[in-house]
Amino acid sequence: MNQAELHRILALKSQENKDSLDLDVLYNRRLSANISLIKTHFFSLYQEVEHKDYFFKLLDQIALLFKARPTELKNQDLERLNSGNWYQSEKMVGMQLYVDRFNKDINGLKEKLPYFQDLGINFLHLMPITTRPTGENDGGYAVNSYHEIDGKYGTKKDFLDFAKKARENNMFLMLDFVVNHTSDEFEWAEKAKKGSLHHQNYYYTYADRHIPDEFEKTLPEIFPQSAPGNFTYNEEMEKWVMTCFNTYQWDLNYRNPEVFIEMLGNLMSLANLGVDVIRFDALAFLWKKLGTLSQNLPEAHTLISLFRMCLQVIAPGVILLAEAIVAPRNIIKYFGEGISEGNECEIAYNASLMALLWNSIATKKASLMLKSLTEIPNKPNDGTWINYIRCHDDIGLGYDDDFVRAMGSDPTAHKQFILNYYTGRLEWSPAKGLMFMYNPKNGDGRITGSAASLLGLETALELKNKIIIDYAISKILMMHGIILTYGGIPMIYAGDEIATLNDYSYEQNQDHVNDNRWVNRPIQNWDVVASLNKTKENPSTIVYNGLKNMIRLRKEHVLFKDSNEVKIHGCPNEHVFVYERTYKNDSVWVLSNFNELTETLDIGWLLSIGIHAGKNSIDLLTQETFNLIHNALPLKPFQQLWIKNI
Ligand code: OTU
Repeated sequence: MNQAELHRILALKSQENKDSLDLDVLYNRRLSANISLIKTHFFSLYQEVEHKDYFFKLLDQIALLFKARPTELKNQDLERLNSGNWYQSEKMVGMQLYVDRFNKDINGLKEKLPYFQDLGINFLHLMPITTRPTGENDGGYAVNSYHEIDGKYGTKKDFLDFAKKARENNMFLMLDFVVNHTSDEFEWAEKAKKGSLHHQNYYYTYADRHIPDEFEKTLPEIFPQSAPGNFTYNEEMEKWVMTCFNTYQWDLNYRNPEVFIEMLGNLMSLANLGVDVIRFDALAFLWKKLGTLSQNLPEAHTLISLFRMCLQVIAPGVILLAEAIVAPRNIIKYFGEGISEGNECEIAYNASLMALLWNSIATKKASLMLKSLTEIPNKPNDGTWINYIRCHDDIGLGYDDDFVRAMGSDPTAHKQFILNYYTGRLEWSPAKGLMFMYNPKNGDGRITGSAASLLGLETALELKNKIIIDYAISKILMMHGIILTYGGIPMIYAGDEIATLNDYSYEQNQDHVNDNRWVNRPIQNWDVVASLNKTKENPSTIVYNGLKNMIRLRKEHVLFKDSNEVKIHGCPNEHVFVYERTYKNDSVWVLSNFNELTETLDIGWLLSIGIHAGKNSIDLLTQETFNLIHNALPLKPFQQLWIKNI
C-alpha cells in the first residue's frame, strides 16, 4: 500500500467515525427531547410502582434497536428529517398490490419497475410478504413472523435488493405491521399452546367463559359469517383466547408491557428492511376493555403515540399510516390529539371520502358527500390522507346517521338501498358486487367487488351496450380523478388502472372461498397490459391512458400538494361535486357530475366561486376552453373537469 492510499483509507475511516459519532449525538438529542413524554405515556398505561423495571427494559430496547439500524437507513432518517413533509408532495402517487398476484414474486416485481414508471407510480404498498400459516391466513394478515420473508415471495436478500433498487429509483415503500394480532402459529402462540403461562399472558386467554361472556356483551363482530364471536377455544391450551378477527388471529394483550417492548422490536425489524411507511393494521383495536366496544379507546391512542415517540428516537425518518376504518370523527384522532397531539400517525386512510364516493355513485348525488366532508373537522396540517376508491378489503358503509337524516333519508333504509344497489338486488343498477359479512342480527353488511365491476363495466360488457360501457369508463376515471386531486396521496389498487373486472375464481379455492373479498384480489393480467394502445376503443386502454394523463397533470401542478386544505364548494346542483385546490393565488376547480344525465352549472355561480367562465378558463384534462350554452356550463354524464383560469 503506498502512502497516498493509506491517507485515503485513513481519511475515509475518520469520516466514518465522524459520521457515526454525529449519528449517535443526534440520537442522544432525540432521546433527551422525547424521553419525558415516552415515560409519561408508558406509566399512564402501566402503573409506575409495579412496572419501573419494564421502563428500564424499554430504554435498553430503544438503545439496542438504534444500534441495530443499518447506517444507510440512519443517514436516510436524517435526510428525511431535513426534507420537510415529503409525504405531502404532489409527486406522490401510490399503488397497492399483492406481490405474488402482480408478477409472481419479489424478483418479478423488480422487473416491473418500468411499468410503474410509465404510469407515474412512485410509492408501493406491498401486501404482507412475511411467513404465515399454510391454508387460510387472511391474505398474510395472520403473521408467523414480522420480518421473515415467506418463501413463495423470495428471500430476505431478494427483498433487500428490491428495496435498494426502489430507493435508487426514487420509489417509496410501504409494508404492513399487523400490530393487533399474530397468527396462532407465531412463536408466542406456540409457546402459549404448550402451556407457558408467561406467553399465554401475551394474549387475552381465559380458563372459562366468564370474562369472554362479559366481553361479548359489548364487542361487535368483525367477521360474523366466517368467524362469529370474539373468542376461540384452544384444545391444546384448554383455554379461550380472544380472536376479534379470524379464529386463527390471536389478539395481542398490550396490557402486558412486555408485549409492547417486544412489538417495538418487531416493528423495527420490519422498518430495517428499508420500508418508508409502515401501515399500522387494525390499530383501532389495540386496547380491550370490558363494557366497551374495545375500539378507539384512549389507551389505544396512547399506545400508538408511544410507538411513534420511540420510533422518533430510533428511526425518525419512518412514518406511520393509520388503518382506522372507523367513523369520520374518530379517524381524525389517529393523527394525534390531546397530549399526543401530532404524535400518532402522519397518514390516515380517508375511508370517509371512499365510502361517500360509493354513496354518490349509487344515489347519483353529491349531497351527502358535500354535507359530511364539510362538517368533518380538518386534519392537522402536517398530516395527510391516503385517498383511495378500492383496496383489498370490503367497502364499509360508515356514514354518519345524522347527516343521512339531514338528507331526508332513514339511515337503515338508506344503508339497505346502497347494499341493494351494489349487490344485484336492483334491476336497474349496473353495479356488480357481492355482499360481505351480512349480519342478519342487525342488518349490517359491507360490499366487495372490483372498482370496474362496481361501476358497471362488467354488466355493460355483458350487454355489449356502448353507452353503458362509456358511462362505466367515465365513472372509473372520474372516481380516480377525485383521489388524484383531493389532497393527499392517491393510492391506486393494482388492476384498476386497466379496468380489471371481478375475479370469481376464489370460489374454487378452498383457502379463499369463505372470504369473498378475494373477488377483488385479481391476478394482474399482463396480456391486457401488452395489448394496451393496440385498439384505442378498448376500456383498459382508455382507463390506463386517462389515468396516466391525470397522474402527469397532478405531478405538474404544485397546487395539488397537500399542505393546504381542500375547499369544498356548496354546489347548487346536487349531482355535481365541486372543490378547489389553491396554492399561492393559483387555483384548480375539480367538478364531477355523478348523474347519468347532462347537468348544468349557472355562469353566475361559477363566477361567484372564482372561475372565469367562457374562454378565460381551460379544462386541464383536455386543454380545451368551454362552450357555455345559454349562460350555463354543461357537464356530460359522469364528466369531470379540472378547471384553471388563464
Ligand atoms: C384490516 O382490516 C386488513 O385490511 C384486513 O385485510 C384484515 O383482514 C384485518 O385488518 C385483520 O388483519 O376488518 O374488513 O377498521 O375494518 O381494520 C377489514 C376495522 C377489517 C377493520 C379493519 C380490518
